[in-house]
Amino acid sequence: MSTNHNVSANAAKYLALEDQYGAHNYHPIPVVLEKGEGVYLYDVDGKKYFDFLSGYSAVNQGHCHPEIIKTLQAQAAKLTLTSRAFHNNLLGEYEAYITQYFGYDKVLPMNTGVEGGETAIKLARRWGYAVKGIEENKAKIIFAEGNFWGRTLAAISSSTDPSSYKGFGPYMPGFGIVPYNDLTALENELKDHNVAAFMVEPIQGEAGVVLPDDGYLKAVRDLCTQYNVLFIADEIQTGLARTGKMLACDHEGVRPDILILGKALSGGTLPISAVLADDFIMMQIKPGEHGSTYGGNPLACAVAMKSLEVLKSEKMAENAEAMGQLLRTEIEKLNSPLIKLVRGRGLLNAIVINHKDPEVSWELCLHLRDLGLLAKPTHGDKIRFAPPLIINENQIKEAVGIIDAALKKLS
Ligand code: PXG
Repeated sequence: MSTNHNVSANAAKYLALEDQYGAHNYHPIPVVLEKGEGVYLYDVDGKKYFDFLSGYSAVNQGHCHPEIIKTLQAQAAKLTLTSRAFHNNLLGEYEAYITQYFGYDKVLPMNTGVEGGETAIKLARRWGYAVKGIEENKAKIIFAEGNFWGRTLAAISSSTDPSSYKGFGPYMPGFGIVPYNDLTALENELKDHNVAAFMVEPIQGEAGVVLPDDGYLKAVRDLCTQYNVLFIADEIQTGLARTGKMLACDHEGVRPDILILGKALSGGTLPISAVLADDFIMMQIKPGEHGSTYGGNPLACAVAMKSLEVLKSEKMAENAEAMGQLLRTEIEKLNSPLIKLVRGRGLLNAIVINHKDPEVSWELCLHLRDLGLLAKPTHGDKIRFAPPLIINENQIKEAVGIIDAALKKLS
């Protein structure tokens, strides 16, 4: 990777601190941010950037959305945490709000996305034993090749990316893998009575915005129903208006048995995740069998309700759909020999760089940074373009101008 950071002496101080005192478990673009507002980020020298990552889709509502921050501040001054040892006045209200919003009987509130995934898998295993009649300790969960759902031992045990799992074994048993977008392989696995669930991202985010064929999710739904297997949709990155609908599953009108949400559930302010399911699944979990100190805390409940409310009141799904189309069209119009293709849905997009050397994508992101747009490569040759969903037409055009200029610096 490039060592040419090209940052100010001021910014370099922050890089040096992280380098010395922090674990080296990330390789960030060298830029040090101190302020965010809407679609923009500002660095420690006051330079302004378009944010084309949105905290990996946590900041769908835009940075420091005024209403979310107002709610956060008001609730923080009143009550933040009770633990689930006691009731609080917002948990029930939030549970009613989010279950009605997405049309499920019940919700189980957690914090990070990966905890949401863990929770979904525990629910599916429990359902497998208690309802489907799988023999104890034999339950299997199937995942798609290229999946990404976090960094816990269970999450890396289902990963097919060596940089996630290598050197961290032994791995969680009871997991199977099928190629993404391959219905025949999936059906073969689902025939096994021990399979409790298939967990899948409707669009694979971290894999580089990989879209399945039209009809895939519908067919997944039908196969799961046919073989009495739960369909778990990991909508942590694709959900909450990012792809132009409230859920990516809505594009095919399918309803998963277990829905996992995270990231933008707080508009980028707190780790809030949620697992939604109907009673026949959720009621298999009894008191003391699952939970988390922070899950369902009143601060999170207030913030999540407001974060969901503004998605609808500001029509962010509709805007994501329109601006996503514009973004892809404008990028295609650049006709750059460096762009192999641009793909995505709504405002979850990626370009694939027409170059095998990952250094090229990295250099492009450094040029983008210098010109005022922040993005980061994934898997060497892909760069995600996923701005906050409040971006407007002029901003898209300005951003594409920056992308054009950065591409020209490389060719
Ligand atoms: N599911 C999906 C689809 C995700 O993209 C998670 C689950 C896990 O969420 P948490 O909140 O536990 O990180 C994700 C996370 C990173 C990183 O640097 C995370 C994601 C994508 C790219 C980078 O941790 N998505």
